[in-house]
Amino acid sequence: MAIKYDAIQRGNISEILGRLEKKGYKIVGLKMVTPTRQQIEAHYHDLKGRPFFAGLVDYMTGLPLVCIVAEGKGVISYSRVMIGATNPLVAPPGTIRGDLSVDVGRNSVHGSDSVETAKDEINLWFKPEEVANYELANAQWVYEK
Ligand code: DAT
Ligand code: MG
Repeated sequence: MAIKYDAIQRGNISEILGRLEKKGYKIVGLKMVTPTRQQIEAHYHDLKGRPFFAGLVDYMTGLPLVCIVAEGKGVISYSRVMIGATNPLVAPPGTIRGDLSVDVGRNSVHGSDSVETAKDEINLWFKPEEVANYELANAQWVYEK
């Protein structure tokens, strides 16, 4: 997941990280980066050709982004549920976008949409040594086994 600049400006870094933590997901990678145009184009390569692509790349280039790697059962599919629809006005209350955003171009977060894209995005934004390997002390109270 990544916290976009609009959510950073609105003071929602802790809110968004807190939702992942409270759910029971483990944060194993976390950093603020200021992406180049090339990095944003690579990140959104599947959207090249869409009418909003240029505006999206312009918006995100050169503005800080909080990049997150989270681990846990179902994290990729369920984090998308936690995020809500791309258009925040369609995302239900209780979701990140439903609660924190109004406009599609200021929708607070990015979320990987499959195992494959998550792997690609982690490789794009993190070096291997920037992803931590540790156990949460409360894991037995999150998972039955
Ligand atoms: P998501 O971020 O929900 O995975 P996406 O991958 O289709 O959605 O698009 C990436 C981002 O591009 C999205 O978070 C905001 C922007 N975007 C998508 N559709 C848009 C549209 N119709 N108009 C403006 N921006 C859009
Ligand atoms: Mg997407």
